[in-house]
Amino acid sequence: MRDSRDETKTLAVGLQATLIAECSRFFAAFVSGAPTRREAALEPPQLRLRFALQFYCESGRALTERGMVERSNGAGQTNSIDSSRRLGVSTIAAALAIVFAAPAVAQTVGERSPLPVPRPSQAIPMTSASATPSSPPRRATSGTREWSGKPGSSGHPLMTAEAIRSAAADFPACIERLWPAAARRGVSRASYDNMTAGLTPDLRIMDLMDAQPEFTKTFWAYLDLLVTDARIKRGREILAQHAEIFAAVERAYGVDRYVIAAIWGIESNYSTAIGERPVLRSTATLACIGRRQKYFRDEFLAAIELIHRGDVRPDRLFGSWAGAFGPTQFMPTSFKRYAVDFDGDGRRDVVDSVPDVIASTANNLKKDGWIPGHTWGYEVVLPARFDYLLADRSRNMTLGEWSRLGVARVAGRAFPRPNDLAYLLVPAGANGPAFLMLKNYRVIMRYNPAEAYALAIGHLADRLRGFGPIVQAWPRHERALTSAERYELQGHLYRRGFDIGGKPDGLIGRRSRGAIRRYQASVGLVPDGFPSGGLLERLRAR
Ligand SMILES: [Ca+2]
Repeated sequence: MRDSRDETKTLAVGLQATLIAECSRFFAAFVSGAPTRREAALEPPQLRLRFALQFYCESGRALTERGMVERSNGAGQTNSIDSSRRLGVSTIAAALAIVFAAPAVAQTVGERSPLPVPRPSQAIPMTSASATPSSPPRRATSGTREWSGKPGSSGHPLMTAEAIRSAAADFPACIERLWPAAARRGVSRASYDNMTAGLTPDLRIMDLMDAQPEFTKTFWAYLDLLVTDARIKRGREILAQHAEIFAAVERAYGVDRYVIAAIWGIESNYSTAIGERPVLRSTATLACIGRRQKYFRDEFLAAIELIHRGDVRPDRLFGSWAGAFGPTQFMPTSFKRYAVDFDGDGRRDVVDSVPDVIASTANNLKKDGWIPGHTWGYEVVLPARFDYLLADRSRNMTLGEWSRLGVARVAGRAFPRPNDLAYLLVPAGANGPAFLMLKNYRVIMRYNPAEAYALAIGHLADRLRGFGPIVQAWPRHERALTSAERYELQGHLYRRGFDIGGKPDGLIGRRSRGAIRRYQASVGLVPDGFPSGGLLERLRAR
């Protein structure tokens, strides 16, 4: 598809829609209370893409507005923000994303934590022994709701009702077309037939792929939701229960136990919300139907491979609609890349073996560049009359340089390593907390690309370690703007001649935030780029 100009254009439009939808989906996951998942590691090109995408979803309010996506990848064929690494479309995807996603940004979700609804009642107790399933297999249905029969809101040509019906009718043939690729991975015909016998598409996933919530949450609302006293308490219990395993994993991988426990807590609420859809069925559906087939072909084949190899029991392979499974929500391809057999039973069981779960998650962070012994970042206090234009993800300076600008840790202590590079995150504008983010924060972002989730992971890790809450208050009087209000805000800026990166689209991305900053500066406000209700009212009044 990438060879033809028209098709590329179509893809670009589809990608843009996807990015928007992905961001929204991410929020939807939040709204539903579901944890997200991280993404598989990205190569540098993907990383750039992700950062471009994240401009929108990540930073502060943007998060609020649009959503963060999970690690899913892009859309349709180009999309694979994350998968692109394997698909080799990173360059084109990155170019398209940077052009089209400037306003949007998202990282996409999907992969690790789509919209599974947490089911506390289905908690899966984990044992510290190796593979010892302690809970009954999950039911093999994928929810009670059927596909709405409606086209996806992304507007992607593969998401029309006709396209979905047509692809669904072709599903058995599609599965058969994937057989040669499975064979190349060493899967036997008998095994493939056995795994795919009776497989039917789960079309409800098409609705979930394009779900777009009207209302979103603020950054602090997500932190309130994800870092609770109960989650801190449970995390400490898990750390105590599996102390020896965590210690062994720290020695082997150099990755902090509190961060791993926090990922476990954020991604699946300590295994109580790992999703209820059979991974094979979900990935097969997505590999054959909808706008992300190319990306999910690889996920489906990786799932086939892992079942064929016997790493995880097929009757335990349940996950989110996008196929992320297990306590720390591995996608099949990230399983393939990072999973390790830490208990030595010959299987990489990231579902039922606690040692394998902990070590595989650590291995993922290690391969993504985790620096042993370092933290992820610091909450900081900014001086009066601070230049908020410095609060930009692309603006890395050493901690020493930040200190010289008057940026100080809330606790008043010095930065232990003044030469470490950090960027400044001010997620709720000048009236909220500020953070200096180090390399390990970017590593967490590779696991879960949504800034609010990544901060939740870092903060939960700190709480598990015994540190206190975030010191500075969030501007709780602020609320997330609705979709209509975001359009309106952009419209006011657009009509005043501020460059919002195109026409209003309801998505407050990097360009929109830049426009907000320029407007704020032009009227003597602090240029923090935060799209508050007060700002909207001011624009309305003039
Ligand atoms: Ca094992």
